[in-house]
Amino acid sequence: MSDRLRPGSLAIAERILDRCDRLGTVTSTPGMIERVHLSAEHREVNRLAAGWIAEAGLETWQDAAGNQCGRLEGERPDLPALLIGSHLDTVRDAGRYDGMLGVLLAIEVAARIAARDEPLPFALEVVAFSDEEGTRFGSALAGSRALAGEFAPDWWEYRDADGLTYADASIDFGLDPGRIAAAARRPEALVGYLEAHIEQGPYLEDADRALAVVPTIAGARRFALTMTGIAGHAGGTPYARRRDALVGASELVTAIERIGIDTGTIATVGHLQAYPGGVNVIPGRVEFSLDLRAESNEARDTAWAEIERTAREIAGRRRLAFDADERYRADATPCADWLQDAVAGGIRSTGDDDPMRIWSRAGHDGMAVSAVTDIAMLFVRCGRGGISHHPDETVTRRDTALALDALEQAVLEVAERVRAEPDRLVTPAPPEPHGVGLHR
Ligand code: HGY
Ligand code: MN
Ligand code: MN
Repeated sequence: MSDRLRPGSLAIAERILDRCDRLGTVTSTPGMIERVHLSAEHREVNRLAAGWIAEAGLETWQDAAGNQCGRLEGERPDLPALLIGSHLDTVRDAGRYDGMLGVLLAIEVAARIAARDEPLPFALEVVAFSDEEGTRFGSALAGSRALAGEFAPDWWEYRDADGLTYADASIDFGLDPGRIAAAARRPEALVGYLEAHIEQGPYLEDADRALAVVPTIAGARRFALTMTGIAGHAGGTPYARRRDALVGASELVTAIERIGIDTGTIATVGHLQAYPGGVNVIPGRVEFSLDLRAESNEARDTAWAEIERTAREIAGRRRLAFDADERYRADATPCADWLQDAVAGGIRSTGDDDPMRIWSRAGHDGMAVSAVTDIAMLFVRCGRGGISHHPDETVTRRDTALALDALEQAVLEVAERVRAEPDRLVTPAPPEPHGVGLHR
């Protein structure tokens, strides 16, 4: 299969990767990439993105949730919009492409569309979401949930590591929590949402393919788990009399891995803390996390039931107490067939006539946006075994160029479908109230 690129795509891909490098320098933590919601770094990358969006020929503004947006009108003013984009916030010690690549691809596609003679039968909007990761407050997908009108009010009281609430951080950032509803988009004002994103896994690299269609985004549940026993003297307490919370938690952690493998789900303990934490003290309490994901809600929930049953069996046998506090749940999100077809058409336009389909093990903003409009995703190969959430994250210039052409063609295929089926556009929506912020 010989891939084919549009003229100029490699040069634009170079610019995209240079801009990813530029964004990677905007960090709160020297020596690594860390950029959290409502921070000075968030403000700076929104400013950079606003400049690039304006350069592409779009109007740009920051919405009431802190997402940086851009709009290119269609063949008539105030038409419903096709959204394309991703997120600009990161995990701690992140790579340069998770989120950023998708935002910059969207800006370049919008620039190409703006330069075409024939306008689209809908508006085209670029969205650079913030707080996809939830790194600062634990409020994952907050920017996209706000766009979907599903911002969770209890997030306002969530606190960061310094004890600052989400609400106070919003005010410090220049947002008005009382106007969060202004970020919400109505279904009739939208056509759909397309997101290009690195795969964050090894399957494209293993198959030696550059791009894939995503049929569904994993369903996820996150828990704060606790095993409680009795702290005691590490020397004087015989094994038979111990109620060692750490040994119990350790037995559960290895059981979680076995259950994940056996059930075809993905279960990860990313954080574990033993208390009181003395080297000569038997741990009386262990707090640890569980991140559980699966291709379907049923598989996810069946795995959780087995994990919980096993935990209680271990706790009973070791005279411990087990507690689970669910912190996050997102249902598996199917991508719309018609938009998947458009993405597949985009991939075929690059010379891959049998596009791969890979369900996303990672979560994405599309999970939130799917509440108000149809979604689809384009996966881009990432190298080095698909490593991500790590500074070794990598993409090639050629794959970036292929993704650019595929995403542009996907937008054009959506336009063809809308022209063929005008009822996909409900009556032209009245102007949306744009959020406060960086109007250019
Ligand atoms: O956790 C995830 O799957 C995503 O990277 N936020
Ligand atoms: Mn991520
Ligand atoms: Mn991401």
